[in-house]
Amino acid sequence: MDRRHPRHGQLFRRESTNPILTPEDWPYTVNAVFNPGATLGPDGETILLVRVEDRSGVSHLTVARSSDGVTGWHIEDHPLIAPMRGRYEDRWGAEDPRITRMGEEYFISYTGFSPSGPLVILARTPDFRSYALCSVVAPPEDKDAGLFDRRFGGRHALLHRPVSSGVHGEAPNIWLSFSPDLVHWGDHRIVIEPRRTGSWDREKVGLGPPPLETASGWLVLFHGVKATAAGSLYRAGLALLDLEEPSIVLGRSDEWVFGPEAPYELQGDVPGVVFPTGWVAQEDGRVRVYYGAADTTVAVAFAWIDELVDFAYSHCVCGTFHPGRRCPLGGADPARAAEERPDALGLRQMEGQGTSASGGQDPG
Ligand code: BMA
Repeated sequence: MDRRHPRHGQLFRRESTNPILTPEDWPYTVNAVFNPGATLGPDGETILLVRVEDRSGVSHLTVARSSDGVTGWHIEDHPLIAPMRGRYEDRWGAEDPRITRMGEEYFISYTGFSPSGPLVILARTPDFRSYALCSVVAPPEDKDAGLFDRRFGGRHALLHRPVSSGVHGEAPNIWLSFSPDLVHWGDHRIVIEPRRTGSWDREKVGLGPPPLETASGWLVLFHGVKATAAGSLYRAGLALLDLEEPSIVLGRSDEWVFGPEAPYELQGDVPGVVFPTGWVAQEDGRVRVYYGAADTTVAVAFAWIDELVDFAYSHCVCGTFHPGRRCPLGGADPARAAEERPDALGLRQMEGQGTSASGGQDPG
C-alpha cells in the first residue's frame, strides 16, 4: 500500500460572485437564506428551493429561478412550503430540502421540525407552484434525506440520517431504506458511519444532495462534522455506491473535499459551515453544487464529475489504492473494521504484503 499521492488541487471551484443569494436579495424580510434543494425545470432553467429563516427563527421553503443557475434570480414573494395551522410534522419549521426529479414529477425530501424533533417529510410537485405530501418517512429524529431517481427491483430508495437516543454512545449513521410506494419504508441498512478517530467526519455524517448516477456508481457528497474549541466545523466528503446495490460502498474519501474557507463561509449565523444540499449535472461534465454558507447565504461551486469519482476511489478511507474497484472495507472506518470485520482487515494486510490492489481478488 502506498498512501502517498500527488498533491491534489481543489476539486471544487467557487463561483467568483458568491454568495449568489443573500437575505438582502429577498422580496420580503428574512434573517437567512441557505441549504437549497436544486434541480432543472422542464425548459432547462435552474430551480432552487431555498430554506428561508424568518426573523421569528422559523424556516420555510421558497422557490428561486435562474436561466444560468448563477445570476438573474427570480425569487417568489411567498413560500412554497411553510408550517401551517393544524400540521404537526413541520410546525416549528421546514428545513434543508433535497430535490429528485423522476419523470415529469419532482420529489422534495425536507426536514420537518416537529415538536417531537426533526423528521423527514416527502412531498411531490409537478411545477413548484403547488405540492402534495407523500409521507413522513419515520418518527423523529431523522434528517438529511435524498431520494434516488430510479428504482431498484421496483422499489424506491432513500438515503437519510436517523438519530438514535445517543445513550449507546454511537454517532448517527447514514441509512438506506426502500419503499414500494413512497409511503411505507423498510429494509433499512447502514451505508455510511461516522469514523471513530479524530477525523473530520467524527461527530456526525449526513447526506448532501441526492445521489448522482455516474457510469462508475452513485456519487454521494455527504457532510461530516468535527467538534472544535471554536464550534462545529461542517465539511463535505465523497462516497461512491454500487449502481445496482446502493448499500455497497465502492469508495469513501478519507479527506474532506470541500470545507469552509471563504469569508462568507466563515462569517454568519453559524460560522465554519458549508452545507451542500443541491447539485445539477451540466452537459460539459461538471456539476454545480449549491450549498448553504454559514447558515446565512446560498453559494455555488463547480467540480468535474469524473474527478470526484476518481477521488472517492483513490483517496479511500481503507488506505488502499483501488481505482475502479470496490473498497475492501466497504467504506468503513478501519478502526471500526479492526473490531467488527477483522476478515476484511486481513484482506487489506494481504494487499500490503504484495497482492496488488488492481490484481488482487475482488473481495466481493
Ligand atoms: C445541521 C442542520 C443544518 C445546518 C447545520 C449547521 O444540523 O441543522 O440545517 O445548516 O446543522 O448549522
